[in-house]
Amino acid sequence: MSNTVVVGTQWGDEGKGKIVDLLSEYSDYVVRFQGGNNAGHTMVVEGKEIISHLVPSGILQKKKCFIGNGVVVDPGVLLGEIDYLSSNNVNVSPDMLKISDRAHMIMPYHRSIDNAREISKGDKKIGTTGRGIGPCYEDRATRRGVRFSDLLDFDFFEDKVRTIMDEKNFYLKNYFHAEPVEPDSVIQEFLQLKERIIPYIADVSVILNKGMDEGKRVLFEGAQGTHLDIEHGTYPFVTSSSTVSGNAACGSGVGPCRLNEIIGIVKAYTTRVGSGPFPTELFDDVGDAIQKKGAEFGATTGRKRRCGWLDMVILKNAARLNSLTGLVITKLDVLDDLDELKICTGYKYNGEIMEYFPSRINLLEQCTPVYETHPGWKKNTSGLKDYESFPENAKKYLSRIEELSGVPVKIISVGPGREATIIKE
Ligand code: 2SA
Ligand code: GDP
Ligand code: MG
Repeated sequence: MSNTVVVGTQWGDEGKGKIVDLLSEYSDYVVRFQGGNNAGHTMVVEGKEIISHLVPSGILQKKKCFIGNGVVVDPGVLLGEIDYLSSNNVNVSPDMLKISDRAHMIMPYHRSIDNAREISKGDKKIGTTGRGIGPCYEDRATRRGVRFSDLLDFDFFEDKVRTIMDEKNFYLKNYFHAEPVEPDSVIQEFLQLKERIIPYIADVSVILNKGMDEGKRVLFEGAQGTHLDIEHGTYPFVTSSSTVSGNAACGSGVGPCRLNEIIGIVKAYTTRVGSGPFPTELFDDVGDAIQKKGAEFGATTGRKRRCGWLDMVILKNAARLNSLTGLVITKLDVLDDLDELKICTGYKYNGEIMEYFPSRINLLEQCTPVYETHPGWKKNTSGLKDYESFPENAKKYLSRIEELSGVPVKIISVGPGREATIIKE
């Protein structure tokens, strides 16, 4: 395996954390390139569950981990996560983790604005994770962001933050009628945490490129999913970063020719957390059964995830947008008990079948999915160790995914644990 990117193909929570943990064994470095602590990546090793939000999922395999320039980082949350991992005997010392000096910091006022804005939207809210992600990316784009490198000159940092906060507090008070954030407390908070954070700050782009020149293999860990991408997703019901594979390069400071394999993680059905269109969503007992068996709750907020059938329109879209070279199908075991399964092969709109994923969400909301029905396999797959012993109907389901997407299935996951994984090719 050379340099590999792992991305979610749906609306996130496809099981990227589990697969990145697994693939880390064959990598030297593991890098996050977008998103922030809105992500929740679950790894289960020897029965023990670890959820990471910022630290790349390669940390359990003792690989050098990096937080790239494209990630937005809440420094307090990061330190909390380092403590949580350390208390679970995971080494997250500055030898093991580096944060890009160019990454932006999520500030307390970003969280306040995120939450105030959601409240003001009422039932039209996006359903954000409330972690301040959008407002932080917003400030990055309008050149008012605070970067890790700013912490290296605290007088400069203080001056900058106080100036920005005048405007933020004006907005919070007068537009949202929300509590302003006390500038002195923000300065104090950062004065305290900077001592612990500074040893982690580095020029990640330089380290990664030098490592690759020496033959080190890098694994790029995507967060959220293709259809939450700020440009290609179900806008405006998306996150605020680019979640597609192309951003692995930009968000970590390497050139695109360095990326060799692009692996798309596909949950064997579909889930979504937060608001927004979801054509194959189920509102019946089958949906409830999948939600329960799949334990579909947000790994960051604990929110119940919406569940539905596998949607090949979105998977084909993901194949195109990411240049997928291989698929990993996760949570196949969750479908073990179903009598029959449906796969959405197209959307019907105004009597016509749409070939491409539409950009207009009001149009998407009016689409009806076109389904083909497959018989279930009604056998427990969770203990299986090789592809040959899979039930025939499960094999057919997987082949159909390959056929419709045009991308080969390389790995199948049949349980949350590292061991519940079958390498197909
Ligand atoms: P935000 O907070 O601004 O990024 O929210 C914008 C939309 O992006 C969705 N989003 C996610 N969707 C799935 N999983 C995510 N991570 C957590 C998990 C989610 C959780 O691992 O389960 O715990 O709720 C994630 N992060 C952002 C979000 O729901 C909004 O629709
Ligand atoms: P991520 O955001 O893509 O890393 O995914 P999450 O960790 O948010 O959600 C995936 C959930 O499914 C976690 O609870 C995993 O432990 C679990 N999981 C991953 N793969 C499998 C699988 O093959 N079978 C089952 N039953 N659970 C899985
Ligand atoms: Mg998740």
